[in-house]
Amino acid sequence: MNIIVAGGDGFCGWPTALYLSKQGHDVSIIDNLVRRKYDDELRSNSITPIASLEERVQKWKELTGNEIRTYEGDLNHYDFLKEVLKREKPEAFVHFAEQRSAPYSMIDREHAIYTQVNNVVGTLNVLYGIKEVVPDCHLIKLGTMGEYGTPNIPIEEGYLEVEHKGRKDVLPYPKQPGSFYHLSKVHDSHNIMFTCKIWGIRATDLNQGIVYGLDTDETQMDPVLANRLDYDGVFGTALNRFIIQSTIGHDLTVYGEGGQTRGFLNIRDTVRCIEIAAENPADKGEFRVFNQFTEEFTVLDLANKVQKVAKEEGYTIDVAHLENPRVELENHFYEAVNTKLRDLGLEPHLLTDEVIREILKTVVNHKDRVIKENVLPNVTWK
Ligand code: NAD
Ligand code: USQ
Repeated sequence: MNIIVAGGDGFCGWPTALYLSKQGHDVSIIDNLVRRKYDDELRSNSITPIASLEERVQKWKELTGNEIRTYEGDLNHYDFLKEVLKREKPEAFVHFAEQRSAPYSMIDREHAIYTQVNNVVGTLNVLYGIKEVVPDCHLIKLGTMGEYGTPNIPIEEGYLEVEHKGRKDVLPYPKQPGSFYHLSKVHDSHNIMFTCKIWGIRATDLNQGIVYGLDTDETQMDPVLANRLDYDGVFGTALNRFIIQSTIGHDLTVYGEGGQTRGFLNIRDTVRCIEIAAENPADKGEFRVFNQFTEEFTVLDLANKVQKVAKEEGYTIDVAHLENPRVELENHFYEAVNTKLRDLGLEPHLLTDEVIREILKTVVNHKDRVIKENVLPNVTWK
């Protein structure tokens, strides 16, 4: 299958591009490398040293003989995007290429606007590009579990059966996102659903939970193929952040009570979920929604798990309850359905002590790269 991976230089996109190439797909990457520029802006870095995109794909070719073509450019530049679509004629377009940090989107007005324009306009261009150049192409779009927020009823996969005043319908599940970034994903979902209806686009919206880990079999083949791993208060995510904090003797930064519950998955499952979606395309005109996570945890559960494994490895650290920089419920009901990907063959890698230990052992090799001033959160929602 000819597959474009947009955002293929990023944390989820790079291992996905390698994995799909390994499975024999003809893969190309679109990326404007802006994620590397946010590091410059925030004076931050990936804890793992990462090679340039050119070096990465060159090494991959050397090791496997497989070519991954790269197109450096912005989805917001429609002429560029259209040209790539004409050249590649993709059967699937995997879309990771967005500004994905909630705190980054809440820094100030400029960052909120940048996030929503980058994400919403980029996705609109992809929808127009598919319509005009490759109308049969299957859009596999990364959404987020955070689109739903934390309602006091179970979260379904995209749609909810509602009975109201004696009538029934199946409606899009209500969205209550918690940041301008998460809102951008809701706006994307609406635009995609609308174009499925009016133009017959085939699309899968993958409402992904928080991804942890960094390695896949492919990224482990050579240090040049290493994946990025974020730890700072803006781009670092729970669990990955806690594991890295434990290796530098930093208290684990639980925000508030820590009862915030979220869906999580291993990066190894992210790449497999994309493959499953690609191999089982949505029908023409179908807007299909999968909840892409494997387990639910509270933030405090995760901190306790990391604290235990870190102690066994000789790192004794405390769990701190910081004043929450976000506006969110810290104790709430949470129960989300995630059966569709499993029904299509996903076999989850669950979060065991061994998995935490393995990530910890990888990051400890690079702990001297951590810029300590970047660990505490410095963006507030108010
Ligand atoms: P990332 O920032 O590491 O990667 C995104 C990539 O897209 C970067 O390489 C960036 O340079 C590129 N990009 C951004 N805007 C672009 C544009 N306009 N044109 C071309 N390239 C552009 O993020 P990630 O963690 O790999 O996340 C990938 C996707 O998955 C995002 O859409 C994110 O919202 C979603 N997601 C991520 C997580 C997670 O825990 N990391 C969880 C759920 C959903
Ligand atoms: N949190 C802490 N301490 C920390 C970091 C986070 O307590 O040091 C808490 C946050 O307050 C929040 C939860 O952990 O309640 C998750 O925060 P996060 O930073 O790990 O994840 P989030 O901001 O939700 O965003 C990440 C990705 C985003 C993706 C989302 C999936 O950056 O791209 O969309 O996870 S989800 O959470 O399902 O929406």
